[in-house]
Amino acid sequence: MGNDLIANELTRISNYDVLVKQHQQLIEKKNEPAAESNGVYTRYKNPVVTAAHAPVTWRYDLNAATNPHGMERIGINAAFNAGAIKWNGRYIMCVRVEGVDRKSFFAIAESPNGIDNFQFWDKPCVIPQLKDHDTNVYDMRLTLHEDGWIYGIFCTERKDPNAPAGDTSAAIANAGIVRTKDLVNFERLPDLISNTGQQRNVVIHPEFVNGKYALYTRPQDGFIDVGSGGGVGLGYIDDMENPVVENEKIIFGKIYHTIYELKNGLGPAPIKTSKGWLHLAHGVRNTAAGLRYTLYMFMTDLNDIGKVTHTPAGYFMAPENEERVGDVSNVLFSNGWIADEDGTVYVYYASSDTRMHVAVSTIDKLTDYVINSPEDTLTSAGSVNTIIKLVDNNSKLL
Ligand code: M1P
Repeated sequence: MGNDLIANELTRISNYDVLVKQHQQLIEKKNEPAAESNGVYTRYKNPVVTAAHAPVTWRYDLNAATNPHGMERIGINAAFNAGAIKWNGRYIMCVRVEGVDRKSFFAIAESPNGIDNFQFWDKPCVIPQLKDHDTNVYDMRLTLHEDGWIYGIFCTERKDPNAPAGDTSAAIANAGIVRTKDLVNFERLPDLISNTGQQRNVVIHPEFVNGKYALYTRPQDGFIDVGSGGGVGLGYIDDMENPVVENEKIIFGKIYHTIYELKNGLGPAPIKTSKGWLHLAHGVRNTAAGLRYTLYMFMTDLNDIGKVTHTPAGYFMAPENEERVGDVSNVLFSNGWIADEDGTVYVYYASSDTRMHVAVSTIDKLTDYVINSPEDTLTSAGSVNTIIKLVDNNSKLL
């Protein structure tokens, strides 16, 4: 229902007009590229979706009889970790919206240009429940699969039934799976069945591989700690209605003294290029100030998606300025990007588990970055050698 209709049909709370005006101004705020760019991508100045983007009708009871003080009845805490696809010419994000009650849910926001004017659809997504209900759901990856469905794979979290009495925080994470043709009606498929412990950051590859569905996984021993598990895994499924993942192998593991020393996980589904599959992932290291999540990229072989062909050293993007602070500070996380027909790539990333941003690049630039940036030598002396090689080459040009 449009804002005008709501105004006409309901007895308005006193501050309704102000709320709607402020909300509309926020949504319509023009976004601009930031002044600095490293040549690989350009960040945009304003976050593209925040908690404040949640529609007024989700938060306020507009009936003066039941809400005489015009209070916000349902608070929204954050809007982050969104999956993304281009669909019917619109830039679509499936946002992880988190209420003040700590529950996350999914809601679709769409924009005409990918950089601003993101507006939530009227209602959040209704995800059908299995017999074993989800307690919390988050971080949906959207993939347009060549079988014709849009798949949404997300983390479903439930209380650990084996937790000792009194432990009210132990949880079990697994991959929940839905598919849809319209992003409104979701068909729930069984949760992923794997033999490698808990799962988060599971992503479906957009094409069949030898007639099978290919899934990137992230096996983990515990809910937070990946333990002896971890790494980006790859396995295969015959039938998504019976999603048993087989032959799961780690294709990108944790490595000592890197930005993915502690754990890592794939972001969105990879983008196909003439040189290979472009991947965006997050890497986690520990610091005295807690975990630090950054984004990194790598490429896999066009004909063998389990073979990593290029890995630039270090991170692709790390939290900067106000991105550093939020509910879980020092975190960048991405599970959505869109490659446009003209080669533009919109990287949607969340900062500090709080808000969504966009950085813009192109397939050409990202491919060049991934193929031609030096790899990690894994030692300080090696890093120095890499720099000296560049300086020597440059000195021939000066
Ligand atoms: O709080 C940072 C991130 O932590 C988790 O990521 P991972 O599974 O790699 O540890 C997720 O809960 C993610 O949603 C969150 O942004």
